[in-house]
Amino acid sequence: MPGSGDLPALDPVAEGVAPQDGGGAVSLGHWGAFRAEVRGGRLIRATPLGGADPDMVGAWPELVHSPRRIDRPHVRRGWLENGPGASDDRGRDEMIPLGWDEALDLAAGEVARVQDNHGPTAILGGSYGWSSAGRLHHARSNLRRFLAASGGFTDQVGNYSWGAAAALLPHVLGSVASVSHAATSWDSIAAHADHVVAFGGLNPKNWRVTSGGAVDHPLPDMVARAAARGCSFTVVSPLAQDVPAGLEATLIQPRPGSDTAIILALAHEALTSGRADTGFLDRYTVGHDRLAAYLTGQADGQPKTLDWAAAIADVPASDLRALWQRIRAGRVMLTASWSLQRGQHGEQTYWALIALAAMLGQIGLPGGGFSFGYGSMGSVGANARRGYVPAFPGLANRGMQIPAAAFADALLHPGETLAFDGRDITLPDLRMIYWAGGNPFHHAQDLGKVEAAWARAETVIVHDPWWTSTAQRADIVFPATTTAERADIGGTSRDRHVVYMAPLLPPQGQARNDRDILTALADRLGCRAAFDEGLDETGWLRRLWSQSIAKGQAEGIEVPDFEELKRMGIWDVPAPTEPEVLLGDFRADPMAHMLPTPSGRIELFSKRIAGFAYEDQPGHPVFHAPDEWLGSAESDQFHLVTNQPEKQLHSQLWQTSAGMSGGPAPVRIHPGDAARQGLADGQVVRLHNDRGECRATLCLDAGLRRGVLVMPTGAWFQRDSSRDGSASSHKALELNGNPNVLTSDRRTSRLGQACAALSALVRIAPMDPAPENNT
Ligand SMILES: Nc1nc2c(c(=O)[nH]1)N[C@H]1C(S)=C(S)[C@@H](COP(=O)(O)OP(=O)(O)OC[C@H]3O[C@@H](n4cnc5c(=O)[nH]c(N)nc54)[C@H](O)[C@@H]3O)O[C@H]1N2
Ligand SMILES: Nc1nc2c(c(=O)[nH]1)N[C@H]1C(S)=C(S)[C@@H](COP(=O)(O)OP(=O)(O)OC[C@H]3O[C@@H](n4cnc5c(=O)[nH]c(N)nc54)[C@H](O)[C@@H]3O)O[C@H]1N2
Ligand SMILES: [Mo]
Repeated sequence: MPGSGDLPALDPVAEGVAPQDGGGAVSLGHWGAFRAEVRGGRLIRATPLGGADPDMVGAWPELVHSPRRIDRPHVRRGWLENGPGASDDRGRDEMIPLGWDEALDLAAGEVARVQDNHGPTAILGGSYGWSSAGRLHHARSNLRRFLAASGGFTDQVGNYSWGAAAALLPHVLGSVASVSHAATSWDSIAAHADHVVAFGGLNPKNWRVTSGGAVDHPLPDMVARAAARGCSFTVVSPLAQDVPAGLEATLIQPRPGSDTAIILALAHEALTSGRADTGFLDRYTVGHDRLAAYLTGQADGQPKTLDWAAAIADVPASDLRALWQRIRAGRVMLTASWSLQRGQHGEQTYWALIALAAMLGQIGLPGGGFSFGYGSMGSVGANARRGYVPAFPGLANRGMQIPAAAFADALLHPGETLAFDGRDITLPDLRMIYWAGGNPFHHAQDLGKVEAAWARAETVIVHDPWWTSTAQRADIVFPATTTAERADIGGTSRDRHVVYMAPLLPPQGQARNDRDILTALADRLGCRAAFDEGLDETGWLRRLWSQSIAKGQAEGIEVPDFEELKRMGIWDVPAPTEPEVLLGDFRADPMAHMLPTPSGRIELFSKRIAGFAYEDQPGHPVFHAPDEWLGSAESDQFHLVTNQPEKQLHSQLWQTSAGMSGGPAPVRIHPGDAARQGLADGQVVRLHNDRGECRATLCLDAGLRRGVLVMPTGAWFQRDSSRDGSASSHKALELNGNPNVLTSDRRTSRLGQACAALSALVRIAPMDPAPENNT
């Protein structure tokens, strides 16, 4: 099992990136920027720029020229012969190649039929997924624009990454500090913090990826700098690998799902030891008295002591007392990975951490307070001037929105009510699924349920460059180009660069750009002017870039014109003069920078949330045990943690040498647990529970907490076809190691209705007899 990457030596890194030197056009993926070498009509090499991972970037030629590319439009035989209708045959039926015009006519006819006959909410077109980097050709954004222009659709709100936080934080912090890139910069931590506590850890594998695509990958260096200045670290995670190699950190390994109890107990300790900063609490927060009544046990008879938390987390109470001693003095930065809100009651972990930071009174001070996600995504906490990567405009949608993770419920239970963040949503009557730029058979939980939901649709249309598990389950498939086959502008507000993404190759096979496919459909449906506004690719890129030029004029920043950007390849946006400090303005002047919450302050008690009258939401942070966790497990059950893959972006890159397609995906287990189960390193095993079963390759890891299994997401979903065709095929063994056949589709709570994949119990057994490996 490859390691996650060491901390770098402490020489200044910040290599200047000069794409114009040495030739080769530049492009960008979510996993970093690269220079391309094209010979004889083939991309033969992609060289990483600015610290991107060489294996991931180096796999671009394999992606572009993959035998798994979709070469032309295809239509499912059963759909072609019988017309639209619910079907269990998706993914099994033959896919028949069709000419572009014929396929486009069929797709346009279906969009018109469904919108005309069933109204503006009958197409599920939220199309959640990362798509590719680049603003203009972002597949999901284009699809939503097209479906809005053509008559409306059911959109998905929120996401799988940050769903619970996205619902909670606006109530607690207001909108400004609630976005997933808001964080105190690492420059500030490196200069000021005495101690960092990272719940969920700081796993460098996650820093390889930034949504939108970053050129810099500064975090390993930043952590090393803070440590070199004398900042100490505590990592709270079941997995020792979540500590960057080379960092000396104190490791606490709790039961998954118990962090909220630890955090609340630290807050209780602050309160009862007299350490709580009452001046801060009075001036900047509301409701700390309500929280105090819960912490002390006045409200429910249970004081939230360190001993209470130690029993829940199953860690020595002395470890928590030592942690309290480390954070009671000095400048302390508290952080939690995004994974911690991707479990049942995930909202509470974030709220509790904010409350603890409020007690310590350092919110808004350099290097102190809290920020989420340093361990989750590249460039969280990078020093970047935001807003110079232009935004692709959407259009008003006459349809409706459902929470992103609730799409299977919508397909299965039309007309039912879903409680979400204080509202009641009536689930729409969906007739059609249209997906471009996402892979729900990768990202959704309880894939057996998703298969059943998918079968309810009358028509499914998918665009993808590759025959993914989702593309295989479509009625109409359009082959999309990859990033390498088109011009674009890319980057992310977390990073200090904008990239002109040069077209490296002509479209492969008969592939077309997503927006060209949608333009052709819009043409047929009479809404082309609304969709493309008469602009071609270059026209759009110029228009997008003019936003950045105008912003620069307003802010006194010199922005290159479009031709100049093309020539440069990568533009370095001038860095802000001061490192960012989350809520620094609010601390400096809480009246002038009032938070957009009902009270204008940080809400440790939220009347609004209490007013939703959800029985698990008393209105302040609270610990609830998940339904599935080690606290309720039988002796042979394990807690399955599904984390992000090391050298893939979700399901992307799986099919390349960087990815996991060489065998069933790895599952980490403690050697003691493996021995108890009679299992050996490298052995192919079967993970199973009531929801399903999948294969995995056993990987011994002495750094893992006993009773926990860690398995990355990202394997392409594939049922064992030898057991297929039966009524119970939605339960048939999954071969490639996709853990979402095991995870539960129960949501974080009614507040967030977000993905709660990380609360799942499973059993493990030897794989006997071994089925054919038909990856
Ligand atoms: N169990 C479990 N499940 C999880 C998670 C977890 O922690 N545990 N994490 C969740 C999270 S945080 C996320 S963000 C999701 C990610 O889930 P997704 O975003 O759905 O995963 P990707 O594999 O990135 O899917 C992107 C798809 O877009 C396609 N694509 C790439 N470029 C283009 C293009 O130019 N045009 C078109 N049309 N398609 C393109 C790719 O081939 C791929 O099929 O997974 C979630 N699922
Ligand atoms: N290489 C790579 N990097 C990525 C991605 C990728 O696909 N590949 N995806 C990107 C995306 S979309 C997102 S949203 C982010 C996600 O960022 P995260 O959600 O933070 O990432 P994960 O790897 O899912 O989880 C981080 C760690 O949390 C720990 N953990 C899990 N459950 C618990 C718990 O209950 N308590 C504690 N204390 N720790 C726990 C696990 O050991 C895990 O290694 O990653 C991004 N970065
Ligand atoms: Mo994500």
